[in-house]
Amino acid sequence: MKLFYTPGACSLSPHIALLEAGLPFTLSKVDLKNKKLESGEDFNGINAKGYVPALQFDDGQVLTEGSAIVQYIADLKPAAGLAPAAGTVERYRLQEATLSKRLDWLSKQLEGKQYLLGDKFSIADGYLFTILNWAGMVKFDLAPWPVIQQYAARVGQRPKVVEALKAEGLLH
Ligand SMILES: N[C@@H](CCC(=O)N[C@@H](CS)C(=O)NCC(=O)O)C(=O)O
Repeated sequence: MKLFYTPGACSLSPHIALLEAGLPFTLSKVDLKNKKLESGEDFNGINAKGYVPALQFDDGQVLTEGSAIVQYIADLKPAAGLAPAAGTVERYRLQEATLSKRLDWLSKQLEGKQYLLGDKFSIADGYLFTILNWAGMVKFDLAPWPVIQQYAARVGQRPKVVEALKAEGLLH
């Protein structure tokens, strides 16, 4: 599989999921401004919607939309426990959590918990971490939500998250 990504963009979430799942993959960097790959190839030819993330299977098929991609990755490796089983209420809880951007609500959800769904890291955490990571870039202060800050620091210390950040050149 090949993940089309741009450093620090929403593609960081499937990058983390692939590493946490222990699946083999390659990375291809996308210049979003010019819609070009490093090889000069036109990215629009891979994803006509022109955005990352995009995941290309070995047979050439391309899957787009971050929330679909991370669930696909989680379902490829159920043993990694990155998402509750499809069809369960817990699975829909994960999808609900992924969509929420309300920090007060989020802070309450995280109180007394290690991760969004409880004690276990899931793809929703990789997604949320990616979005929280943008707060610094846009100078949005998360200080009013210490629970969220501690959570982001906790996720940011996971070895596979550190590995993804390093591979995208975001951490040295
Ligand atoms: N609905 C898409 C949105 C993806 C998206 O907005 N990607 C941004 C980077 S975070 C992008 O590639 N923007 C460039 C563009 O849309 O031209 C998803 O959830 O995967």
